[in-house]
Amino acid sequence: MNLSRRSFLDCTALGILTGAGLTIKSAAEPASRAANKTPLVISTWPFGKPANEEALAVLKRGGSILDAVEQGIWVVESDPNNHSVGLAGKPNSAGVVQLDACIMHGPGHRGGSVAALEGIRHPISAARRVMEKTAHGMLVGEGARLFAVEQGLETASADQTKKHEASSVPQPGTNRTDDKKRNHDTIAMLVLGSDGNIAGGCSTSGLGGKMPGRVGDSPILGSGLYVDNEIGAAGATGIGENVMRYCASFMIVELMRQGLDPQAACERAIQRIAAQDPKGLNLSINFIALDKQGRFGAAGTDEGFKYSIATPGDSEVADPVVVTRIEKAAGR
Ligand code: SD4
Repeated sequence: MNLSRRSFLDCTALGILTGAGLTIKSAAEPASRAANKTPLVISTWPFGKPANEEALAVLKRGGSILDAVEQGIWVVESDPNNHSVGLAGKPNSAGVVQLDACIMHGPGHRGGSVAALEGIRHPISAARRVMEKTAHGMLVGEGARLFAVEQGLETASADQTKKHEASSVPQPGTNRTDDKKRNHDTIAMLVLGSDGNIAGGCSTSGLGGKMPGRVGDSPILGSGLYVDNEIGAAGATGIGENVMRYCASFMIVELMRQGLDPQAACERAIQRIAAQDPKGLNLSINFIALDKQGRFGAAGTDEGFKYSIATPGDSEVADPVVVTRIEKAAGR
């Protein structure tokens, strides 16, 4: 597998600065990396690496792509040292951990999600049960919790001593440069099976210090995650409000449908959003994507963003392209 790194400079080496220095025109579309191997699993952040490896192990044992997504994400949801996913995650401003998750299955274009879910160990499993066992697409709050309990999912209380101050909600202008103060991270995982089918999942405790009842992009199909079995899939991490307003994962998949490869689609979506958003690139939005051909890519506005990739015999954490300038042709 060719997993060699590619720097931002490579794709903008022929860039031309224009106007007030805010725009740059790339000479060529950035190229995606190709795994040339399936199954392929990619996910957000370095904590996605052990999750990817578990997803591959599930497939190797004969599990489905949905099993791979669900059980891969379990690894992160179960980690007591992960303070942004699962019950060890960040509490809201009332000191309560409210979890969001979703799952999508390419064949049949099925999806399910839960939001503001309390006291359930594996929100990704609750999302899968919503998809498979109900006539609905999304359950929230107490209804979601009661459903998960009724389904026999494991309950547990969050450590509510780790109260997060409401002031830790990111303020405009602070998210790009002050990565050490990140108070949010999400696992989004995309799996391309050997048969060409695609599934994905997303799980998070959302922004630390969020208002009780606040729901981010992660459980919203098309925002935090989107899977189209004919084309590919995309997932997001960052400030959900800035992802949701643009249905960003859906946008990335649609850009791939128009012919962009996954890397170019991630970058183009960021360009398009940044070009029309009053916050410009100060959005903290980060994406991963893969396509049906086994190509993949990632881009974000956050310098600290990383993603993880695994195929049989190969597993690594990689640097995405950090988008630092708004491109002139962003309106496309
Ligand atoms: C949210 N998008 O709730 C999630 C948080 C996240 O990196 O992904 N942080 O807004």
